[in-house]
Amino acid sequence: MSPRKRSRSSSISSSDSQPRKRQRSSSDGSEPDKRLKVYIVQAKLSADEVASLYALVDHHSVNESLDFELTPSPRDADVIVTAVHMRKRLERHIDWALAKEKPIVTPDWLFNSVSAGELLPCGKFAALSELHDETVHNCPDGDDDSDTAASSPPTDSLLHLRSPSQEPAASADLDWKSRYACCRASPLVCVNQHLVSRLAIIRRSRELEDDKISALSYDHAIGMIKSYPYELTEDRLNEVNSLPHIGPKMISRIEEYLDNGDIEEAETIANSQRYQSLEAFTDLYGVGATTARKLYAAGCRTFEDVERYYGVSYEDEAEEEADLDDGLKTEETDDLHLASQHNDRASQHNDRKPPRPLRFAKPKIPSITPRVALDLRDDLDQRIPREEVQEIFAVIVRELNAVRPGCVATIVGGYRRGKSLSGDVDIVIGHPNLSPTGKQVKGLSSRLVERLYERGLVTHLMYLSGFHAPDVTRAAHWDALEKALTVFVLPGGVRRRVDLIFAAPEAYWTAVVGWTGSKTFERDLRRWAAEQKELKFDSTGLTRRSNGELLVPTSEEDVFRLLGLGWVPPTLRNADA
Ligand code: 8GT
Ligand code: MN
Repeated sequence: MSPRKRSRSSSISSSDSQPRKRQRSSSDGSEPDKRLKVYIVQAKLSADEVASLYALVDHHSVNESLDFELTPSPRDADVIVTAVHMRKRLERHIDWALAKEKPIVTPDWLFNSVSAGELLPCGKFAALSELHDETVHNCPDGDDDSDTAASSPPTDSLLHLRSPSQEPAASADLDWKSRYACCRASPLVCVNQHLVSRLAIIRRSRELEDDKISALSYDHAIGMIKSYPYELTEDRLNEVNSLPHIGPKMISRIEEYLDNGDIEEAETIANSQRYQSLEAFTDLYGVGATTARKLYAAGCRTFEDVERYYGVSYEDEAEEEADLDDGLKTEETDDLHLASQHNDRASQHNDRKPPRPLRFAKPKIPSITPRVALDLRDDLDQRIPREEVQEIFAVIVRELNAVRPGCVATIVGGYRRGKSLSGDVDIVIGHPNLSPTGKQVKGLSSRLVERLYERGLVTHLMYLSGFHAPDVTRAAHWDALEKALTVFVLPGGVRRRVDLIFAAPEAYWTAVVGWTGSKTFERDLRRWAAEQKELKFDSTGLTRRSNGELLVPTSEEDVFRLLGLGWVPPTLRNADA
């Protein structure tokens, strides 16, 4: 990188509207003149996008070679980031003469540079086409001619990330009458959300009581109501009655709700000791419905009872781990993944002991046991605000690029669907050169987790690999995904559950789709693929059922295209309550 005329860093005054960068003393070894000053034009960006860009800038000192700071003044900026594409609009924020002296790039430049662990050439990210040449010329990547050369990511890479602001709009084909959630638009909060929340109590109770069939029909019905675009009234009952998945029983529930503003059974369940206890116990990480029912049967009603219960057998840690018998979130989800077609296998699977956590010879990272879960309860009970999800992500991306430059990562799960508070953080991680066979994916995951542990950022770990359906045609692909379930903590922060999913490029986009959720949306994707397209979809890949041929998507939209589906933005995949 050529030394550029970047001015020394000056701190941002407290009256500035942009957040301050954490002060770093020059004695910590960082060279202040390597800092790249970034000015973010807020126009056309949502508050979330602004916050995530700030978090990205504020946390990046990747490989000690990438170091950003925010500047409140475009004049001082080494690079200007904007979602504005028109001269007139930009001129409201930046003087045109000044704009010509700066690289003016889209947020993607920042996302991709951070992901790549280096400053990428700006040309491809020029925000205004008429300033393309100036942007290339002024680009801080250090080599004005390198726009097509070595430092850009390989053009055939499957891993071109895009900022959320660049996401296309929902397909016009979405149809709220479809029997598949993946063909419908399901917003986070729908017009009939209160009704949904009452049905969700009954659904949850069925799940806790192991009434899988009833739970599934509630899932389907809730999904239909989530996408139903009108407020439900008596006049609409006929229409709703004709929808798939809404049977006579569900209609009588809805009628009761319309008459009384509530559903009596939901009320009774919600007030029952049993429901409250089972709900609370399954909130404990590692405790699923089966364990919760066992605890209840053993007389436990409160967490104190559970603490006492586990306290007794605490001496034998091995036994304790075996006690985590059904509740791993991922195990349950895998069951769900199979539920629609393989009920028998799923229930057998449910009774099986989970794989023993793999442990490193050194350092030995503590695993997650019921005892640990109880100790962490106060922390893990707390939901995670979006800003913190972004912060955690930024720290992980920083460490990731120290372990292996050029990695890319996407936050998935409820965060990506727009939830303001998340139960955990789910992140899909990839690298353009990871081989889907061999131990490369595993290697990356253990190196990252080890580093996070050494830095005190991860305190507990459970590895789960081999979460593939036992399908011989997929043998070549078995190593393409790996997941590390961790307890993560920012310095001085609350401990959080963070799931890291590592994917080879071939599996990256199916992993992103598979882990974005929601659960019913995912289940219907698999159903759609199998029933309508003779395809098998899951987060490890997309294959033809007839011959096992693997279809490799090059983007998230490509996954939908290969499945013959219209595009559903993540925020419209909220098919669950
Ligand atoms: P929350 O974390 O705020 O509670 O909400 P969430 O992010 O929607 O739920 P989650 O339980 O964290 O799961 C995120 C998504 O990942 C789910 O929609 C689910 O489809 C998917 N998922 C798992 N576990 C597994 C798994 O083992 N394999 C695959 N392929 N997908 C999984 O939760
Ligand atoms: Mn999640």
